[in-house]
Amino acid sequence: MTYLPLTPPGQTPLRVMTIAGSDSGGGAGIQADMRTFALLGVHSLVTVTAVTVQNSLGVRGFHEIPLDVIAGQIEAVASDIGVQAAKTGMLASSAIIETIADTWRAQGLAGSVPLVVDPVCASMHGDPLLHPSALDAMRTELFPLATLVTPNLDEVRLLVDIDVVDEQSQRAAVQALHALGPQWALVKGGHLRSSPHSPDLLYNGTDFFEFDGPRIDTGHDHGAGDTLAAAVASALANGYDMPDAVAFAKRWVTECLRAAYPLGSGHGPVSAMFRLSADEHR
Ligand code: PXL
Repeated sequence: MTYLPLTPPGQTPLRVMTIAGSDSGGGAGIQADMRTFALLGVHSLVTVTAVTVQNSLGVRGFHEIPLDVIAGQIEAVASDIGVQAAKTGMLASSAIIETIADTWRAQGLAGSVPLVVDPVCASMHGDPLLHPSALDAMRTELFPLATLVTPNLDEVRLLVDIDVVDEQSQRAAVQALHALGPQWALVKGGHLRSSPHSPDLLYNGTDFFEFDGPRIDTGHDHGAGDTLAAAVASALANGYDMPDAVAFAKRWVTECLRAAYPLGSGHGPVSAMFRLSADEHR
């Protein structure tokens, strides 16, 4: 596959921000985002929202970062380093969501910097990463600021109460998500277990775009959603239009799924590090 353009050594690369939680197991969250950013050649900016305590077997708990520290991280880097795109992941609470939305607007980033919102609600083990009372803030505060929202099918059910089981319900879901205010909505079909494919559907209020890819059935797909959203943000920072950015990110996450590895005694992570071995064997 072709990757994103690289910046020559010594020159400042494009900067992409992750606003997300830390995964002590290193598979998902900020750690997954930073791996994808680095291996796609963009500089990682980091706003930590929460620190999770987890391993391959599940999330034992998490600590939320104080709101002024969350706002401060965004302000500090936006006012100095500059940011060409961002993505959100685990946001934990409605207060954190409101803080991020307020800061995003106050810094003049709304409407000028692409923002990919991955509405993370739970870990793959079903452990909660977003308080149920925060769904409303996600819908009303953050979605209207989003360039793209990227829920999986469980998140679609929580956000718009639609059970995606086929093409028709996937269309209804992507339209309902778009009606909440983002410029684009993507419904990922990766959890449509009945399909041999992983069909994703993108919508901007006018046109539908379908992205098909092989279903990679690995027991190790921790961090797949984070990796997709991070790759979309990286492509948008590079000036890709949305359908091209999503097509690129889908190819990227498919390769990361092929390279996923076992870790601990539970679920292992997808791996952006395939890019290193691909280069070595070229
Ligand atoms: O993959 C979703 C996700 C995002 N962020 C953090 C996580 C997880 C899943 O476990 O732990 C911090």
